[in-house]
Amino acid sequence: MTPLVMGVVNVTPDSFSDGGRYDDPQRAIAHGRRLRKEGADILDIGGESTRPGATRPVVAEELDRVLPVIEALAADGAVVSVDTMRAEVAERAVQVGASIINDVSGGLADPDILRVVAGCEAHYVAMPWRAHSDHMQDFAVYDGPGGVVAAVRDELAERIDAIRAAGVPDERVVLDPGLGFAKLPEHNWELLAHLDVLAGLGFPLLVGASRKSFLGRLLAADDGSPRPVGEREEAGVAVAALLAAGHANTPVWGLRVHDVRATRDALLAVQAWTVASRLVQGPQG
Ligand code: PMM
Repeated sequence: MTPLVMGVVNVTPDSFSDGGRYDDPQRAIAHGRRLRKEGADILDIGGESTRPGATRPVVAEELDRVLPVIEALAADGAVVSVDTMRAEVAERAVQVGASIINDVSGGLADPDILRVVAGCEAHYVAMPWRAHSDHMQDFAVYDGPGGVVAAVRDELAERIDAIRAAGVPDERVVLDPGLGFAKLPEHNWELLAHLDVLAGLGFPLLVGASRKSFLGRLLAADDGSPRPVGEREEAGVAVAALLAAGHANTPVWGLRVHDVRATRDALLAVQAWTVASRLVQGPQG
């Protein structure tokens, strides 16, 4: 199963990966169209930066950023996801064409968002969440039994209970390990290596590794300074390819990426290799 490619459109002045590049709606729409041409299956539109240390926009500002972009891209026929933690933004986004609500707080930042999800037909991406971005890294501590993997599994299981209690059917739910959110670099690698444990919860998985700071650390210069955000593409694509090739011992439903063309190319290579392996095995059984 080839994962779906979710292309990121951050309509923000300050996202760590592309902050300020697409912060006016027209530029964001053009970017979304480009990502779609490059092969994105889903466009994820966000108006709030969640980079470590970021401060939150007010609701009106978030709405002004995302609604025109969602409306235009959905009108093109794109499958649109809204990256928001706010019930009001989710509700308005669905009204103008979003069919996925991507909530990095899994319903914790604004519990009313689960009522919105229950009351519409959108899919819901839920992540484990410990705190808003301005202080989430203070919570990057996983010293219980089973470490980060068990903690993330248990936090996701709690989110599932809340999602079910709100009346959202399981078929509409996707889980995300939340790479980079209240995580140190080693936590992200451990989660990637043990995604099968999270898959054991019985839901499709979305993974967002693209351009994240753990890749910047991996590629750090000799003086320890992290590789700049725009120069992490190959490492992100390698992670995407390994996931698509089954290196995490579980299929992955989707990959949330900035570099759509390169990811799509890698997925095609993985797919061709997988098909060829089956052909060779075929006649001998
Ligand atoms: N990462 C970011 C924002 N939204 N949503 C999901 N589901 N998964 C992620 O990993 C995720 C997300 C932050 O990164 P960005 O600045 O690249 O958007």
